[in-house]
Amino acid sequence: MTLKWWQKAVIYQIYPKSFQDTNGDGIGDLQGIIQRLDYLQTLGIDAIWLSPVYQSPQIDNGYDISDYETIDAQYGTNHDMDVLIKEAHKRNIKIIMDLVVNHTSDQHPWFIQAKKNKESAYRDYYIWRDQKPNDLMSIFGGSAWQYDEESQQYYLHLFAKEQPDLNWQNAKVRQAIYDMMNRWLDKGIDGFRMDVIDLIGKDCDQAITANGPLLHDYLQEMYQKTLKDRDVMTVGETWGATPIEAKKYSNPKRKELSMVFQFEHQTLDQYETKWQLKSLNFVELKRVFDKWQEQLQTDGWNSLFWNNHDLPRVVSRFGSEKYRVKSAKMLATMLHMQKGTPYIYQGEEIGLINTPVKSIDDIVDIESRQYYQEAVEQSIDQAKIMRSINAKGRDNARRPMPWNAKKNGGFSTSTPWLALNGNYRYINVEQALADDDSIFYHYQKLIQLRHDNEIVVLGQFKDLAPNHPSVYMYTRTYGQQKWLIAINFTAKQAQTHLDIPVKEIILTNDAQSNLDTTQLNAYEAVIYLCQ
Ligand code: TEU
Ligand code: CA
Repeated sequence: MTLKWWQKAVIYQIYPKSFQDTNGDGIGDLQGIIQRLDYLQTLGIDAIWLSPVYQSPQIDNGYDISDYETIDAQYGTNHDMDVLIKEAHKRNIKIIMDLVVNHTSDQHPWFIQAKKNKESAYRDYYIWRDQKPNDLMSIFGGSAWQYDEESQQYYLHLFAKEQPDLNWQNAKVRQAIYDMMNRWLDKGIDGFRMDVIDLIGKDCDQAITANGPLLHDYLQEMYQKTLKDRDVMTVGETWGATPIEAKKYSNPKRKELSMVFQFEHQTLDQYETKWQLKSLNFVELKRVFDKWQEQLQTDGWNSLFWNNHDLPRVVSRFGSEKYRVKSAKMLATMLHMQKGTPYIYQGEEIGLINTPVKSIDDIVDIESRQYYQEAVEQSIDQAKIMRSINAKGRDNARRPMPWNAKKNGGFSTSTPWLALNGNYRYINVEQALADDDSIFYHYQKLIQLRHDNEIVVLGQFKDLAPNHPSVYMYTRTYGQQKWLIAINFTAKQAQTHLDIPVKEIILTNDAQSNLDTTQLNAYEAVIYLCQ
């Protein structure tokens, strides 16, 4: 079986605004990414997923695009983008761009035309109705239908009102998107991460948004018009995907996408919405991981991630800030030894943690701010609102990258657009690179293990103790070889009751690890070669 490059790859997500500023305006830029390519090469990653760098009014940090083919001036120029592609390729690093085509910015010329003139050919690029057909809600809060005084019609926006939804039922819209994708692919990029792609097949009159009736037809058409005959990868963001849905997207026979991000494990510490905090049930977490490992064993492909620009830092969320280094390595081991393509979100490789704030005035994210408004209107207790925002808000992931202990963590020479976590003086890249035992080098080793061992890429997965309350013990088997991954998810010593014959430790996060698999120390994570 010949593998695709992305089946063996580890991908690193960059949030450009917060990665590295080079011109002193407090905002990360493309030149900053170019400067840090050597760092990423040292880590060993195969590809960068770049969050949006296209021209945008930045209502939703670039997920509101006003020109798909021009780099936003705050990030640099189209020439800088060409240089980034070239310099990355020189280092064997591929570039995956974000594709945000469920909606545009309200400042996109298509929408400006559409809004101005009901007769314009662009009117039907968006979704207009005389009456609100239903109570569809925007994901950021409030009604998804926005009234336009001038034309006395409503338009649909599943996110902010400045992010009107495109009308995918219009063949001209689809063709314009495919043409734009082809122009980027022709420039040499290596694929796309597709923002909320599960929404494009919507039937908004029936209030169907995700997994709409036309979704897979569109993706197959997109494949034929853009991806076919190119050695690129695509990953769809699909919040509600089940394994059956995920196979529809990622079964190569169907010619749609390479893989999807599914978020089932990301919703286990909440009730109905992400703001309604619930404590994590570890057995349930394993059940979800196991389900995806087992059901995507064939005819589809998994992606593996703890973090992205929308999610809180995983050490704070599922690990322990007190045992920061050890728990970060444990979480990394648990994820990277599974089958699928792992994603690392910037700063995860040095174990960044959340940054709680006291007041809503210190929060910039549109989603958190809209939630705050609504929660206040519902008379939810202030302290409780801030607890939710501090635990789940998107600013946590978006704080600038701490490169060293100097002013602003070496991110910028002037005040950053969003403050760094104050701990940058001791949690930063320079410190991590200087310490042989750092989280950084643990990630480096995990990536190397995947590159060097087909068992990590292809090995059959089996959970040996699905009901154990604190331990995850799973094996990967490939031909004659078997690896055991033994994880203690908690701060307490654990008995496993599983005496597995092992002959060698491949990697551990604990100097005390030994060949006895019946006991694990706090947050211990060991990869064993079995006899
Ligand atoms: O996210 C989709 C999405 O549904 C998120 O808004 C999610 O519900 C929330 O942030 C969970 O924390 C994508 C992008 O990743 C996000 O940054 C954008 O804001 C959104 O689409 C709109 O483009
Ligand atoms: Ca800058």
